[in-house]
Amino acid sequence: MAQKISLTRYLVEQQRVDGLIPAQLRLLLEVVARACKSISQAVNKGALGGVLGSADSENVQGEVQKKLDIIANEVLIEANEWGGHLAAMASEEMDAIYVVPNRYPKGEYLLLFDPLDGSSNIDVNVSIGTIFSVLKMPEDDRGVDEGDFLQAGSRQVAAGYCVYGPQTTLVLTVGDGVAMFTLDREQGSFVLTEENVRIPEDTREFAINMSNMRHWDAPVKRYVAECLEGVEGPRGKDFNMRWIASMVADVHRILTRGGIFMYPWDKREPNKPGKLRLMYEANPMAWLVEQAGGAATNGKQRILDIQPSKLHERVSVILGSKNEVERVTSYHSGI
Ligand code: AHM
Ligand code: MG
Repeated sequence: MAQKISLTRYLVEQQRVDGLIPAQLRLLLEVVARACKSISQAVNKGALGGVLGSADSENVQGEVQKKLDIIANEVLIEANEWGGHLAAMASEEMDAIYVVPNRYPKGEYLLLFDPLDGSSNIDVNVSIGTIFSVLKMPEDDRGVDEGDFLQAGSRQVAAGYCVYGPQTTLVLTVGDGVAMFTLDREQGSFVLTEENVRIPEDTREFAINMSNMRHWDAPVKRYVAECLEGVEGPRGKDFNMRWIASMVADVHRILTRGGIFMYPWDKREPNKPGKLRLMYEANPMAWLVEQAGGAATNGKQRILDIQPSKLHERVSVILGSKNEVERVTSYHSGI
C-alpha cells in the first residue's frame, strides 16, 4: 500500500525540498490545521456538546452569532496567538484586528479567517467550514494596524479552508497548486488525499441563491435564464443547480467536479457590493480556484486584483469553471 503523506510531511517537503514556504509559514499552517481539528471535534459533537443555537450576540456585520461561530473564533485565536509566527489576526467575528499580545513573540505574518462559514447550516447538520488567508506584514513596518491587512488577494502567501462535512477536509494552496487533506480521526492527523486539483473549464452546474433572482442585475439574470432554458436555449445544453448556502461546501464541490458559484451584487442593499466578504471569504477562495485552473471575478475584474479599502469589505463573487466565469464576466461588459 502506498505510504500515507501527512500534512506535516507535505509542508516539511514544501519547505525543505521545494523551498516554497519559510519555516514560520509552515508552523502557522500546522497551527491553523490543528485549530481546524478541534473545531471539527466541536462541530461533530453538536447537540451533545451543547454547541448548537444562537449566542444572543451580533457581529460587526449585524448578523446574529451562533455559539459555534464564537467557539471557532476563540479556538483559532488561542491556537495562533502564542507561537511567534503572527503579528495580528482578523476575523469575520471581530470588529477590529487582534494584535498578538506583548507577552508573546511577534512574527511577520497576518492571518485572516471566517471561523465558521455557512452559519445558517450549523443547527441543521449540513456542511460548514473555516476559511483562512495568510498575508505578510509590509516590510519595515514597526507597529501593526488595520492598514497592514489591506493588501490585494494576489499578495496572499497561503490560503485555504477546512470543510466539516461527512468528512473533514482541509484544502490548501501556497501558490503551487491545490492539495486536499482528509482528517484521519483514528490517527488524529490530516492525510494528503488529492494533489494538483483541477477544475474542468466547462460545466453544466451552477450555484446561486435563486430566491434573490428578482434583485439581481441584468447580466446575472441573463446568464441564469440561459442556463434554465437548457437544451432548447442558446446554450444548447441542460444545466443542473446546487446551492448549499455554505460557500466552503459549494466551492469544495466545484474544486471536485467543476461548476460555477455566484453571490452577485443585488439591489436589496444597493450600497453594498455583495454579501460575501472580500478579505477572508472571496480572496482565499479566488486564489484556490485560480490555482486549480478556474477563474474568479466580481463581474468586472479579477477578485485577486481588488485593492481593499476596509477589513470587512464586501464583494460580488463569480467563481469556478473558467469558461463559465468568463461568460458571466463578459455579460457584465455588455458583450
Ligand atoms: P456566513 O459567513 O455568515 O456564514 O455567510 C456566508 C454564507 C456563505 O457561506 C454562503 O454562500 C452564503 O452565506 C449563503 O447565503 P444565503 O443564506 O443568502 O443563501
Ligand atoms: Mg462566512
